[in-house]
Amino acid sequence: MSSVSTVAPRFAQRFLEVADWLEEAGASRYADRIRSILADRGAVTTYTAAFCGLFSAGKSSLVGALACKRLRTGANPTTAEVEAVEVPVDGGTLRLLDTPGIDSTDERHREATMNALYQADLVAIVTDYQHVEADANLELLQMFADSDKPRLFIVHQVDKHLEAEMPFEEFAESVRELASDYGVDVSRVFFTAVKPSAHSQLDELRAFLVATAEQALQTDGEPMIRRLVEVAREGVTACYEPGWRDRARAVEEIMGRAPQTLDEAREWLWDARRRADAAKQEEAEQRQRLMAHVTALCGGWLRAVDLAQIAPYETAEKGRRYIDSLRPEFKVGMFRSAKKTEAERDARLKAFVDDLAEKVENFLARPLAAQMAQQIREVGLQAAHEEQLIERCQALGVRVDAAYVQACVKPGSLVSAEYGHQFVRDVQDRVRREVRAKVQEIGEALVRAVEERIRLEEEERAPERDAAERRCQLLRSYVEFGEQYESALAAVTQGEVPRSE
Ligand SMILES: Nc1nc2c(ncn2[C@@H]2O[C@H](COP(=O)(O)OP(=O)(O)OP(=O)(O)O)[C@@H](O)[C@H]2O)c(=O)[nH]1
Ligand SMILES: [Mg+2]
Repeated sequence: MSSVSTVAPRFAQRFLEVADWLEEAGASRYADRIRSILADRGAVTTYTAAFCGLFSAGKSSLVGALACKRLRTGANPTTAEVEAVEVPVDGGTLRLLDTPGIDSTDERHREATMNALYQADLVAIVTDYQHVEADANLELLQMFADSDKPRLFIVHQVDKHLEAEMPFEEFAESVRELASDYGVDVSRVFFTAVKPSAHSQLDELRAFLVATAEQALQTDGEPMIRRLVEVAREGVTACYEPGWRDRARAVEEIMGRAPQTLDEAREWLWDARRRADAAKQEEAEQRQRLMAHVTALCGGWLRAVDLAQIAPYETAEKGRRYIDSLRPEFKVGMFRSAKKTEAERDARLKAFVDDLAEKVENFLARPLAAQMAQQIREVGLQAAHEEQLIERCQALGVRVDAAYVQACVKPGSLVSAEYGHQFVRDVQDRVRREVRAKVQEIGEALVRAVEERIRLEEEERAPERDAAERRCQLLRSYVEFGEQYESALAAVTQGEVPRSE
């Protein structure tokens, strides 16, 4: 016997923690399977082949014949529990597991058989000569098709073959074809009988099993580790599969189909995130652009107020003449009569007021109101808001009359010869200040109206935005869960407990 390394058992012990994790995750069946592999003291030096099939296929007779022992056999369902017989081989033991027929009506038999199959290094599917294509046999063939567990397909009781009905080779060929349809290599198809038969390969089967066991046992406990890994992965799958399917369905509902790979889901998520972000950014930019535009409009209007020519030279001159007429030394007429002087003052006031009023109307109020109305229309607001604002533009002017102008006179300054210029500037400043205030108010109202418009538009787009967010959320959940699933599989393959997220 070759010596057995101590590395494998130590590595195998790690699966105790994996079993605890599976237990906690609700997959206690797999936890139990791991524990029972580990509880088996001889596991490292044992290679296990499980024989399964319909009842009365001849499993017990076959296993007995292979091990040169007698097992209980019979025409009715006979084997009720998994039974092991051991054959010493180079490097350890070949353990043959005889299992209850899988068509047994007792659910516990079936469970025992399934556990044996999961824990075995090799599964031998045994069928009797007459039931090769029974559904249950095909199901068994299918069961481990995706795993790398070696499978044998054994047609037993071939002593029942009648050469007169069909040449044996023809029959054998059809069996091999069936097996290879299920991915079983033709070198792993055997024909056996415990009764004398020229077609029986009982000795070849025994030799194959012994050789396979010996080879596996040379590999440092690898068969047991492989069994542990396999059971642990099955357990992880059992834990994650339902949640995984739910998430796939949720994604399918919004995307039309489920992603084929995790990478595809990652791409979908990336794309959905990019679109959602782009839409959000576009919205923010649009908002910014609109607000900047409105600010620029208001700035332009205020500049127009400042620059409007409301007191050109001749108008200003009239203002100065009016101021001159207010000075105490001002007298007119041959007799410098108070009446005439007064009349001249009134005339000069009227000349200035009329001219200024006309200039304010023609060079400031009217053109600015028209420009503002036009630009407000171009912004595109709700009709009611637009109308209100335009009405306010139309009332932009100030009523320039005698009292308005007189209120600007500072009597104490009349002594200064230069006061006329200052007075005209003061009147203009008053007009500009008052128009500016109105423009500013309209500008503020415009900002509010634009904000309202943006709010409404964003509200309209809300369902679209929510749908995009939901898409991202479902895809993220799918991807994250898939990554956890993948990393849990990878962890148990290394004998490590999956990290809990
Ligand atoms: N002709 C023939 N009969 C066999 C052969 N092997 C077994 N039998 C008979 O087939 C019947 C069933 O055999 P078992 O070995 O008990 O079958 P099993 O698959 O273990 O059945 P269960 O334990 O009930 O699932 C018995 O009557 C056996 O004598 C064989 O190679 N040729
Ligand atoms: Mg039996």
